[in-house]
Amino acid sequence: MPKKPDSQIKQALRQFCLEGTPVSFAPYGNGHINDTYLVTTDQKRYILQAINHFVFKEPALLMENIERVTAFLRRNARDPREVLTLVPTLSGDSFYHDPQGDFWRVYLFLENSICLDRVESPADFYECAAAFGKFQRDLSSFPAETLHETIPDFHNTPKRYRDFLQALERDPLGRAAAAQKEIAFVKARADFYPLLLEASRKGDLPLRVSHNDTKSNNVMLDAVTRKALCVIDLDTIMPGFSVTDFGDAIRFGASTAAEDEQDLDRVRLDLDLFKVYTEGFLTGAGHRLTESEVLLLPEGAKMMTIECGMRFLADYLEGDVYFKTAYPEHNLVRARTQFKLVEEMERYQETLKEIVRTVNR
Ligand code: ADP
Ligand code: GN1
Ligand code: MG
Repeated sequence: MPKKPDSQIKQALRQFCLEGTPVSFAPYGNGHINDTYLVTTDQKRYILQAINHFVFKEPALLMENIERVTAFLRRNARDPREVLTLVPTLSGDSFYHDPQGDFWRVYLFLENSICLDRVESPADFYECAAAFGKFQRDLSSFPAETLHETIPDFHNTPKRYRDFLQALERDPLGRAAAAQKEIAFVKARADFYPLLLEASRKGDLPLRVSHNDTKSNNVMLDAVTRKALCVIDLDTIMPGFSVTDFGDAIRFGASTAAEDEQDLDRVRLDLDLFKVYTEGFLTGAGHRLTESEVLLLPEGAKMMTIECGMRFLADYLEGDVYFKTAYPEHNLVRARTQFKLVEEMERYQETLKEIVRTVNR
């Protein structure tokens, strides 16, 4: 989304019950989706966000999900910094719909916390896993099916595959020629894509409240202790599966390189990090996951990695309309790292299963 004019940001800020008078605001963080600003008043700091309504078509329903889930989590929280706190508008709403058509919300800034675009140690990765595992545990009695699907079919991989095929068919910029190897990689695995939905139909994968964007930069850690504090970026909370939350975190965090590393020799699946995350996630979840669910964790990792890769590749073909990019091949580069990780997951398939079984014992 294009950066908002200062006047529009100021207008939005005037709608919220802030403590003190705003003295500054500036773009903040490295998210790919929303416009995030750090707002400082003479008394307090806040996070102001413009919700990306190209990605999230129904911001009001999205905010209803966030209100319900944060209220539910707050009942059992020991420290207020464990849960995101929405700041209401002057009329008591959780968001402001401005005359320009944008949707704004404000959270209390989580002070004395850090968030990592890439974890710096296995201990950090463990903490992220524990946070998302705990999120599963804390919400295990929440009626997942009552949540709105903020992005319909978000992790419906067969649907993502159909969308990818459509993008390929259209090939509006003639980019497919440059991505033949990657396209073949996605097509060769078509039989795999329905696996989780079939497991769910058979009763092997319970419906859960899933976060759906479990990268390390969506967990705040305490700046002093570096212990997990709070799960953020709740826009994609939906009815879903625990194994895709696990999987997306592995995809992003158990890689030895960045999501957009250009040298594929540097992109490997770190098996020790896979184990660390499994330990953190299952411990955080208080061993509430079912046996069949746990055994599907490695499949969840592979599914999220290939799905994300095909999303990057489809966006490359479409002309970079969804993910923010810094250069023309950025999405293709990202797709390649994902496919390299998928190869690694296939090579170590048995090892990954063994790790999960051992940790779950
Ligand atoms: P996106 O969907 O674009 O990733 P996020 O909600 O994850 O947006 O916010 C982007 C970044 O802003 C986060 O990675 C984090 O650094 C920071 N952030 C978001 N909410 C808070 C908060 N309540 N307190 C402190 N930092 C926050
Ligand atoms: C997006 O919002 P952000 O940057 O945390 C995307 C995820 C992808 C991720 C890839 C709503 O996440 O699904 O896995 O980029 N979020 C949405 O980096 O599409
Ligand atoms: Mg984020």
